This record gives sequence, C-alpha cells and structure tokens, in this order.
Amino acid sequence: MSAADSSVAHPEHDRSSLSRESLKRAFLDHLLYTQGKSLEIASKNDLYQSLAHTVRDRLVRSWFDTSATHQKRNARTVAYLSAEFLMGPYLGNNLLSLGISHEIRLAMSELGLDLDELLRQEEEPGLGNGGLGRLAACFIDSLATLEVPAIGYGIRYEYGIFYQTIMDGWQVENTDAWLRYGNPWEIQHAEWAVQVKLGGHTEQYTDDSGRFRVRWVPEKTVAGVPFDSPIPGYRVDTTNTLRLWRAEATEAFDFHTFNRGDYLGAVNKKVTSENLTKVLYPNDESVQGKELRLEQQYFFVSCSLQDMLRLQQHRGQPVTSFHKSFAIQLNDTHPSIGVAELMRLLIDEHLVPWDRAWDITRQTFSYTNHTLLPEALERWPLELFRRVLPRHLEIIFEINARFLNEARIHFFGDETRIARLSLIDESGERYVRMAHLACVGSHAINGVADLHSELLKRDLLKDFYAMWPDKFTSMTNGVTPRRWVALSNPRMGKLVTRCIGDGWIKDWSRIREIEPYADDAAFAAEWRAIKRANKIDLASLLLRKTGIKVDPDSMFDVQVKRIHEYKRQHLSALHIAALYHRVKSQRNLDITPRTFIFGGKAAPGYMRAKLMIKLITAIGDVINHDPDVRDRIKVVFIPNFSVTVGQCVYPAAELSEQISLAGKEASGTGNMKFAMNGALTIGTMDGANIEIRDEVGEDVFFLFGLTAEEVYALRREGYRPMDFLRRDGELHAVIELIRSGFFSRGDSALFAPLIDDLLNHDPYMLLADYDSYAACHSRVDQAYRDTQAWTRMSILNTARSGKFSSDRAIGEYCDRIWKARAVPVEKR
Ligand code: T68
Repeated sequence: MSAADSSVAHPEHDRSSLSRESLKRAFLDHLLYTQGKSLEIASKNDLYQSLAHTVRDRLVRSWFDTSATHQKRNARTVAYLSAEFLMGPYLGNNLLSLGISHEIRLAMSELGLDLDELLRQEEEPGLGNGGLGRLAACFIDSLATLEVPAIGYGIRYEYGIFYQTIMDGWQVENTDAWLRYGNPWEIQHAEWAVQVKLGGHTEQYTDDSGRFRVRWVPEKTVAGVPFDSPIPGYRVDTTNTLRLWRAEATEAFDFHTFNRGDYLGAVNKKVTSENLTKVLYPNDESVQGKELRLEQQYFFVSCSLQDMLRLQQHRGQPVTSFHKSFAIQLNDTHPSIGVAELMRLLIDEHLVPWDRAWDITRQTFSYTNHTLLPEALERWPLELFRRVLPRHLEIIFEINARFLNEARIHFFGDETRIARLSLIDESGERYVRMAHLACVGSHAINGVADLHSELLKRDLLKDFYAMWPDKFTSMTNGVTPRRWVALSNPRMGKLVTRCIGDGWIKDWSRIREIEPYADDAAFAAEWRAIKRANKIDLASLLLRKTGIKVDPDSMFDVQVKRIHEYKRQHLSALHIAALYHRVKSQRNLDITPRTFIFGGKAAPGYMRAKLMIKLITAIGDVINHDPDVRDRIKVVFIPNFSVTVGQCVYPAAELSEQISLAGKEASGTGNMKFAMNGALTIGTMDGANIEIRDEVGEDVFFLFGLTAEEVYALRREGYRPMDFLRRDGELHAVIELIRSGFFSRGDSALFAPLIDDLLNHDPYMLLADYDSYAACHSRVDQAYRDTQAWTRMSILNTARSGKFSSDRAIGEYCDRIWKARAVPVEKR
C-alpha cells in the first residue's frame, strides 16, 4: 500500500486478532458478510475466500505502518520492474509469514473444516512463464523479509500462463481464467489510476517562456489502474507491495462516437483498451515482435514510473532527486523502455534539462540479463516502434547520437564496433535493440550466475564491457527458503528445526549446521523416512493427475522446467529408451528401479518442444505397459507444472536433472530448489550448476558433458553429430527404434523432425554429450544402491546449499547495485 493512504484512519487490528477465537469470529463474519453464506450452504470456494480475507485483514495494519515508515524516512525504495511475477498460491505463504498456520488450522478444525482442503482451493496466479517470473517472486519475498523498502511493479494479466492438459500424449492449451472467482488478496486503487498515451505523432513548439519543446499527440489514451497485494516479510513488521496494472478505457464510453449514434463502436474502443492486459505472452526464451506486446511493456512501465513520480511528490521531494528515492531494477529487457520513458517524463513533462535528466536516469536504472539465446533478444522493427511510441523513438535517437559520440572517442576509428554498439540495428531492416537501451541507460548490468556473467562480457555485451567494464557484475540467483523449504517441505523443516533451531528460515546459510548430522544414523533414518513420505505424497498426486501408479521405493528422477531444446529433455528421453532397450535385451538385468518424472510447458507455437513432450509420453506409454519391464522403469509426465505442483515435486525428488548444453542455461533456479530439498544433481557445467557443485563438493554431484569452452571448440572445428553416433552402438539402436515408429504405433514420420535434426545439425549437441550422460547415469544407479551413502550425500547436499537463498542474492543487490538498506517499520 502506498504512502498516500497512510493518513487514512483504519480500524484497530492488533496482535490479539491472531487468537483462535478472533480468527474464528472473523472467518464466520467474512463468510456471512463478504460471501453472503452460512457454514451450512457455503461452497469450498466461499470458505477459502473467507479465510483469505481473514488473513488479509491481519496484514493490513503492518501494510499501513510500512508505507508510513517508508514515507516518513524517505527511504530509498527498490522498484522491481518485471513483466512477470509467478507468485504461487498466497494463503499458505502468508500464514507462514504471520506465524498463524497452527492457530488457523485449529480454528478451522473447530469449525469442522480442514485447512489443507481450503489451501487446495486457491487458484494460483500464473502471471509468468518460468524462471524469470518466479525469480521476481522470490526476490520480493526476500526484500520484505530483509525489511528493504520495495515495490514490485508488473502487469495484472487477466489470463495467466495457459493451463496445460495432456491428450493422447500431446500438450493441449486451455485458458487460465484465474480471476473467475475473484482475487481476495488484491485491493484496487482507482484513485491512483494514471493515463498512458499510445501512437499518434509529435509536434514541436515554443512555450510561453520561449523554450523549445515537443508535444506528443497520441492516437489513444488508456487508463492504468493499480491492484495492490500485500507482501509480508517473514515474522517482521514489514509488508511491502506488489502493484500490478490493469488497462481500462479512459472513459467508460467514447462520448463523441456515442453521440454520433455508434454505441457499439464506442463500446468496442473500451474493449480494445482492455485487451492490453488481457493475456500473458506464453513464450519464454523467444520473442515474437507483436505490437500488443510492446504496448503491454510500455503500458506497465509508464504506469509504474508515473506512480513513482507521484510518490516522490507525496514525499515532498523534487523530481531532480528521483534517483535518491528509487532504485529501479529492469528484470530483463521487457521493461527497458523505461529508460526512454523516464527521460520523456523528466524532459517533456517536468522540464528538466537533458543532461540532468540523463544523469538521473542512469543513476536510477540497473539491468539484469537472463539469457544469451539470440532468439530471446528483444528488438523491435523501427517502423512498428515509431507507430506505437513516436516520442520515444526520437528520444532513443538522441540518446544514441550522444552515446555513439562517446563511443567514437573510446573506440577511435573503429566504425564496425560503433555499428555493433548502436541502439539501432541497421544491418538490414532497421530495429531498436532493447538490450542496448538497457545497457546505456543503466549504471549496473548483471548476469544471473558467474558463468553467464562471464559469457555476457565475452560475447553478447563484449563491446559494452570494453567501454564500461565497471558497470558489469555477477549476481547468482537464489530462491526463497520460506516457500521452497518451510512451506513445501514441512517434514524436513521440522526435523531441521529440532536439531538446529528455526534460524534457518530467515538465514538459510545456517543450514550448514546440519552437516555434522550426516553421520548420525538416527538423523539419517529420519531424513530417509521424510523423503519417503514426500515421495508417497507425490505418488498419490501422480496417480490422481495421470492415472499412473509409481513405486515410492523406486528412485524419483525428476526434470521439471519449461520444455526447450536447449534444456534437452530429449537427451533424457534417449537415455530412458536406451535403458528400456537394455532391459528388453537382457530380461533379468539388475537395474535400480526408477521413476522418471517430467513436467513443464512448451510455448504453444514451438512445434519442436511440443514434439518433445509427445516423445516422452510415447516412450513412457510403451515402457509403462510392457510386462517385461516389471515396473523397473516408469515414466510420468505431470500435466500443468506450476508453482503449486512444484511445491509437491521438489521435496520428493532424489535426482535432479540439470542437463542443458553448457553455456545455454543462464542460471537455473529449479536446480537450487532441488538441492535445498536434498535431491542430488546430475548436471552439466552450466549456469548455477557450477556453483552448486563448488558448494556441495564434486563427490556429491554427478557431473557429465562438455564444458562451455569445449562446446565452443567443438563448434569451431566443425561439429558432426554423425561422428558421435557411429561410435555408440546403443545410441544408434535407440535412434533407429524411435525412427522406425516403435514408440509411435508404426508411424515412422512422427518423430522425424526431431531425429533428423539430431543427426544432421544437433545444435544443442545431444549426441556429443550422450555417452557421458549415460555413463553418469550408471554411476547414479550404483550410488543409489548404497542407501546409507546416498542419504549421507543427500544431507550434505542440503547442508551446503546455503548460498542459494534469494536472501543472499538480494543482500548483494542491495549492497552492490541498489545502495538500499533495511528500514525497520515503526509500529503505530
Ligand atoms: C530464465 N529465463 C533463464 N525467461 O532461462 C534461467 N524470456 O536460466 C534463469 O535461471 C531464470 O531466467 C532466472 O534468472 C526465463 O525464464 C523467460 O521466462 C522469458 C519470458 C519472456 C520472454 C523471454
């Protein structure tokens, strides 16, 4: 909640409102007065909504106090700008933060209700694609817990990431109408709505004081309305805000059109405006260059910057000290238009001179890059850009002219480098390069793991690095131990707390203190029992969602993440088919029984990725039904992988598959969630895998595959996948099996696009890494047979995962980039 309403009188809600009696009272009141139901006739959703409102009420007081403190202290506020926030369900997390899970459970059970069942009612807001959106969610959790003033700014998509079902082994997309029953966590603030211009043209004029100015005459104006949700820190008085913008028509009706008698035309305009925040683009790691996407980006960024300027004024601060009040982080290039928008607001609307405005802008912004994949780099065709944002294009030209002048001095005579650095790509059709805008307009640029940051400096952003080496830094990602351990894995949480106290929840580095227990037989036995209980829970989820029965005593080998060729789920599929081939050729082969679990969504237009899902399910279908296998191998694809499903998966996993081609996965964050929950990693030297291995030790990590250096070398010398196939008889047989249609009822054409590509191009070098991967799996197979040794490794793995908390990451961002500090909330 913003500082602006901190002066509003509010009802007294003190800690006594957290007693069981008052929780029950409040719950029944909401059921009656908010939902209009009695206990007898309430639906499960009514009960959930009432409970959610009861909990939200208990956050409002600290929400007020937080904004009042931040306003009074004029504290430097972190504005985390992200087109995606993949929050996961709120109820469980908010109960955890408040510390009232137990009382609520008892209160509910005294009313004859089961808290777990109510928790399951919550429809998670899937306002993100994957890692990038989930990182934003972990980061705002850590900011609140560390008591750092922060606002998460984003888009309130009416439809989040599509709901995935699997039909006949194929992905089918369904709309995600997550707002169907309302969202009890948000508060709409119509009074802070802002106007956003789009399209049109610009005009030059001289104002009354003789100053040369530019006026933007837009084609249309859309209103942005903020919806706020409270983000409570864990057991602290800080409750920060997630502020998501919804687009609305500026007038309910366009009266001009209306008066001409075109009622439907007028309504149509309203519908068009509201399309802006209708749906999340479901493409991770690739861009489509759609006009609506640019409008979405500009819309939420403009709303957010206008909102910050309003807060700045409310705090009684001049616009020229904007950078002292706000540190804005660009979560990838999606919000990078903010650089030009802040310039526009400062020079056109607040009449700040260019140089001063540029200084403020650069001191305000910093930019995180999340990918090296060329297809994910945002660039907008210049003409499209001019159509949507004519004024911004002018500003970008001016920024570019000044920047290239500076670059020419730096790189005297090197015009090819100047062309590479330019904000405008002029090598063919002209484009605006958003990453370049972000680099030029920011004082800090970071990658999300050490290898990734190095590759950025060496490859993608090498010219910027040559010019401004000091801007570059590395910030290894992290994940919140609140959601990903305390909430997801309560059994493990309890055991750990019994041994070392509960300090680990706020300070995950203390998990190190369980290391001595790795050799304690009783602790190890409990550790094992917990993993088994978590596996039983997951097994029942798998049965419910897929009808497939799995053995909780088999090894749970898991790969959950977006489906992408570079992540190489099909490498895993080849290996599973090879295992099957082995079992078929030697009927009594002694292998460790395994359950291979997959989950993840493919971008709807990414045919190869969809075919990868079909390949996995097709292989699974044959294996799961072959009596010769005798349940030694099971393959399950969990539909609709989400934060909610993840909370059940990570705690039950024993082997974490992190098998991207080295140099392709910027960091990964699932790898961290698995490690914290005691799953050992089989992985390549990619992204944060390298740092996980450094932390846990090489004997607690199953390493395989080429290094990034080796990948480059192999590519330089000319990679021929066939060379690798000829060397490996088993792989050859497996590929023939797939190609022949064995897994596709004789349809030998089905998987041809995948297989032919592997044999002829194999850009992600599956064939080069296959041998090493299969050999590594044999080591895993052997290691798992020694239960005690495996358990010991699992405990050590968790004990040494302290680095991968988002609290550590946020601490580094605060110190090194944002210069932001904790500001304890003053209670009133
Ligand atoms: C991921 N990126 C990285 N992108 O792939 C992953 N992209 O290695 C890293 O751990 C994570 O970011 C957090 O840093 C993404 O998730 C997207 O989802 C995305 C969405 C839209 C457009 C482009």
